[in-house]
Amino acid sequence: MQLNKEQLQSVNSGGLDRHEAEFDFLADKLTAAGTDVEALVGDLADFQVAIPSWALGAGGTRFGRFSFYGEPGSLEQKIDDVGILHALTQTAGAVSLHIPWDTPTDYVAVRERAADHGLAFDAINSNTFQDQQGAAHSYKHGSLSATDEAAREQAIAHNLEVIEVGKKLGSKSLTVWLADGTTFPGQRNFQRSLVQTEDSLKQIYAGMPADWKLYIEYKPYEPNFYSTVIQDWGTSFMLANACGERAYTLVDLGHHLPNSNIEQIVSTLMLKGKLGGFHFNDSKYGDDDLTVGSIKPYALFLIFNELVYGMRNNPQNPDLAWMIDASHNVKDPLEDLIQSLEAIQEAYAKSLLVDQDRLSAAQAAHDVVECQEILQDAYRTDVRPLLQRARLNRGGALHPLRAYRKLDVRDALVRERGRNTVATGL
Ligand code: PSV
Ligand code: MN
Ligand code: MN
Repeated sequence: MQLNKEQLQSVNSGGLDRHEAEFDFLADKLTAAGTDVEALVGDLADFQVAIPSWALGAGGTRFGRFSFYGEPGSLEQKIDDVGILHALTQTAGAVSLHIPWDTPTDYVAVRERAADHGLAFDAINSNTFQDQQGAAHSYKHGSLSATDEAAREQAIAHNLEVIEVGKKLGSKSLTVWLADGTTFPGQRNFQRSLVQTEDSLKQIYAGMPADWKLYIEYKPYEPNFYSTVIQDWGTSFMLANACGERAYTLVDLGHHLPNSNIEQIVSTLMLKGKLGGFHFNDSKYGDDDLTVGSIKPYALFLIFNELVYGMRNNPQNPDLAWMIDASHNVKDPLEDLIQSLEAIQEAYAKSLLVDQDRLSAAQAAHDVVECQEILQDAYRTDVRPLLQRARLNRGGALHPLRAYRKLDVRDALVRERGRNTVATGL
């Protein structure tokens, strides 16, 4: 299924006058305050976020899985779903695949299908946290950190195969997230696990093409509850440094202990030129993988404020790989992703409004009240007309969620695919 321009134009038409009025009102105010509104809308239109293939099904928990019906049952259908998101939002211009769940059978057809939707292939993900069918060795006691040499070799080989898949699709980076760790004190030797992991990652890094990047994700706990080998940004940063110039830390918002100052982590990594990518989601307790902006929108804004500062002031840091990493089972996954994309764009737009010169002057004068006013003035601005204009300029929907419902997209997908399809993924 594919949405066309005429469908979008017809759902947009009723709201254009109101949008015009709201946009002009806001643009006038921002221009008076010194903002280059056209440039800002251009920045928003250029900002693209990759959609993970595993977020397109109604994910499960260890207690069960409830399908949302019409889920994509194949890689081709997953690409179609991202195409729908991109047509509506004009912000989801890439897809991130997970191997072996998404291994293509016909590479040419898959590439053509993605190109047809205007999609690129972003970072590709390996999976050594599950045993694969017919695999000779189990990851029950670790993968890249395994003491069992054969299991470790198998995990390294899998990552090298994933790179080969990515090369055929046009990906330029590999993301590694490891479940390796322990559930009970004394279960394994910390130092040996870390040494093995570093050695494995170096071998994977050596197998990457010269124009590829390696992103190393960290997470404090789950599925192991006593220790995780790559538990925090410091460990990831250390491993990235050990691998080489094109290895970076990847920050997933849900992979922190409660109250961690993620904006400070982001800032430190960008200063050191080692922030590679970002997984957006939201959480109340841990790796909840909830809709972006649904729980702590102000924290998201503060993080974006540091990202924007880093993008302007840290040329030593590469362009970032942006991705959503959410997965839960109560919402229509496409509606959920539309909400996440909107929240990301909103936080980005607000952080672009922060007057960095005034902020640094207030910081120099130790005017703490003024510092807070500057941040919160930007945060409290309703930037939605700017997002709408950026989407309209690219041919997207004025209100993506409303358009999705008005066009009965889920019903059309169920008619096309059937009710009881199940997407592979987490
Ligand atoms: C597991 O925590 C996880 O959510 C990581 O964030 C990865 O990015 C994702 O799964 C896919 O491997
Ligand atoms: Mn993640
Ligand atoms: Mn996660």
